[in-house]
Amino acid sequence: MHRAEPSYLTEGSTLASWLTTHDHKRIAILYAVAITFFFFLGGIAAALIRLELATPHGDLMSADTYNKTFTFHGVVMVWFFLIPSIPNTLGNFLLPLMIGARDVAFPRLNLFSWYLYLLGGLFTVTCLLLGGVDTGWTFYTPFSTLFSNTHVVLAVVGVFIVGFSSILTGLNFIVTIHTLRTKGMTWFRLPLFVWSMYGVSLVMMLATPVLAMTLSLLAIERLTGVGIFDPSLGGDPLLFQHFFWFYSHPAVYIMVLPSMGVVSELITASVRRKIFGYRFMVYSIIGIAVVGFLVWGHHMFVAGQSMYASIVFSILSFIIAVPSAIKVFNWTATLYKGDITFGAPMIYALGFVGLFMLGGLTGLFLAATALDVNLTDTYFVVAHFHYIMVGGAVMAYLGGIHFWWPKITGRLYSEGWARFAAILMFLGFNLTFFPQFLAGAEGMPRRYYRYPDEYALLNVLSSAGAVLLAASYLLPVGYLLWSLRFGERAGPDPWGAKGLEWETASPPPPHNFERPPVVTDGPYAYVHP
Ligand code: HEM
Ligand SMILES: [Cu+2]
Repeated sequence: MHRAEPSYLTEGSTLASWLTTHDHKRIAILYAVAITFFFFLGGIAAALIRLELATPHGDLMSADTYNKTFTFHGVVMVWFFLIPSIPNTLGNFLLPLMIGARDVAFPRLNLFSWYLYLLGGLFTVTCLLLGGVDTGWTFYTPFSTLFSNTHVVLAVVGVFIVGFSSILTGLNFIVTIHTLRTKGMTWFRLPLFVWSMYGVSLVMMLATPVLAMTLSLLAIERLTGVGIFDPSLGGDPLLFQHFFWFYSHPAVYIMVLPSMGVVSELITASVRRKIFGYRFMVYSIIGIAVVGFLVWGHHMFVAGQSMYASIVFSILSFIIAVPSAIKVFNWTATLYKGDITFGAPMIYALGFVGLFMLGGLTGLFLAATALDVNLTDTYFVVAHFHYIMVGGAVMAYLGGIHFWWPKITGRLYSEGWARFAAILMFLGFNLTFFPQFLAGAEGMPRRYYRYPDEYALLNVLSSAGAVLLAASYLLPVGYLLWSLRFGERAGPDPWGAKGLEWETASPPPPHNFERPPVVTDGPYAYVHP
C-alpha cells in the first residue's frame, strides 16, 4: 500500500489555512487560481471582440461598448494575467526549491502581495460592472483626461494597486536570490529560470514605480484639474506617453523574460543535454533587462517626437533584438543532435520558439521608422504583440505548468490530451493571428469596430481560429483537474530532469527539503555535454 507522505498540500486543509498561509508553494497556488480566473474573464472579452469583428458591419454591439470591451480585455490580460502569470505562480513555487531554500525571504510580504493583487482586481472588475472604461489599456491622454467620461480613476487605481503587488514580489525575489542560496549554489550554478526571475525582478522594481507615478498624476489631473498632461491647462499630452512607455516597454520583458527562463528549462530537460552557452544565456537575460529600458520611444514614432529621437530609438530597438536572437540560437544548438522526447512541455516550448521568432522579427519591421509610419495602429501591430505575448508567453506558461505539474500536485496528467491541446493551440493561434498581419499590411486599422468588406475574409479566418484557440485553452482545465483525482502518482523526478526541485518529494514537504541540499556541480549535469 502506498501511503502519501506529508506534503505542503496535506498540511491543513481548511480554507483559512490556505488564506493565511506563508508557504510560497501554497501562495503560488492561490495566484494560479486567481490568475486563471482573470485569464478567462479577459478571454470572454476577447471572444466578444472576435464575434463583433466576424462581420464587417458592427452589428453585435455599439461603438462605445466595443471600446469598453477591448479596453477591458487589454487591462485584464496585460495587468492581471501576463505580468503576474509566470513570476507569481511558477516563480513563487520554484524559486526557493531551485536554490535549495525553505521559503522566500519575506513569506508574509508574499501573502500580502497576493491580497494586493486581489484588491487591484476588485477595483477593475467593479469598474466593469459600473460600465467600463473606453480609453484603451494604455489610458492615453488626452482621452483619459479630457474626453472619457467613464470610470478612468477606478480602473487606474486598480492597476496602481496591482503594480505594488508586482514591486513587492520583485523585491522579495531579489532578496531571496541574494541571501537564501544553499551551500554551493553559486551565481553561475543558478538554473536559467532563476536567472530569468532575477532579471524580471529588477525590471519590476525599477520600472513599476514609474507607472505608479504616471497613473497618480493622471488621477490627480482628472480629479483636481491641475495641468499636467492637458495642454489647455499648460500640460503636455506627450509626456504621458513617455512616462507610460518608459514603464510599459520594459513591462513587455516582464512578460517575456520569464517565458525564456521556462523554455530554457523545458528544452534542456527534454533533450537531456546541458544548455548550449549557459553564460551567454545569462548575459542575454541581463542585456534584455537593461536595454529594455532604452527603447520606449519606438511606440511614439508618429506621436510627434523629434526625428532625431526616433532615429536613436529605432537603432536601440534593433540592438535589443540581438540578445533575443542569441537565445534562439542557443536553444537551437541545444536541440541540435539532441535526443528529443516530444512530451507536451516540449511541444509548448517549440511552439514558443516559433511564435516568438515571428513576433520578434515583425518587431524589427515596426522598429524601422519608415515602415512603422505605415503599420502603426494597424492590425499588423496587434498581430505582432499577440505573437509575442499570447503566442510566446502563454505557450511558455502552459508548458511550464505541464512540466512542473507532477511536482506541484504529485500527479501525472494525460499525455495524449496534453499533446493534443498543445498542437491545437499552435494551430488555432496561427489561424487567429496570422491573418491579422495581412489585414494590417493592407491597412486595416486597430480599435475599429466595423471595416470595409474587403477585409471580411481575413477577419472570418481570424474569428474561426479564435474558436479553436478557446477550445485549446479550456482543454487543460479539464484534464489537469481530472488528473488531481485520477492521475497516476508521480515520483520525485518523473521526467529524469536535473535540478534541486526534482530531488525532493512530489509534492514537496512543507519546508521543501528534509535537510538543506548541498550543490557540487553546475546546472543541467546531464550525461551528454
Ligand atoms: C525584437 C524585439 C521587439 C521590437 C523591436 C518591438 C518593436 C515594437 C514597436 C516598434 C512597436 C510599436 C508599433 C506601433 O505603435 O506602430 C511595438 C508595439 C508593441 N509591442 Fe513590440 N517589439 C519587440 C518585442 C516585443 C515583446 C517581447 C513584446 C511583449 C512581450 C512586445 C509587445 C508589444 C506591444 C504590447 C505593443 C503594442 C503597443 C501599443 O498598444 O501600441 N513587443 N513593438
Ligand atoms: Cu516597446
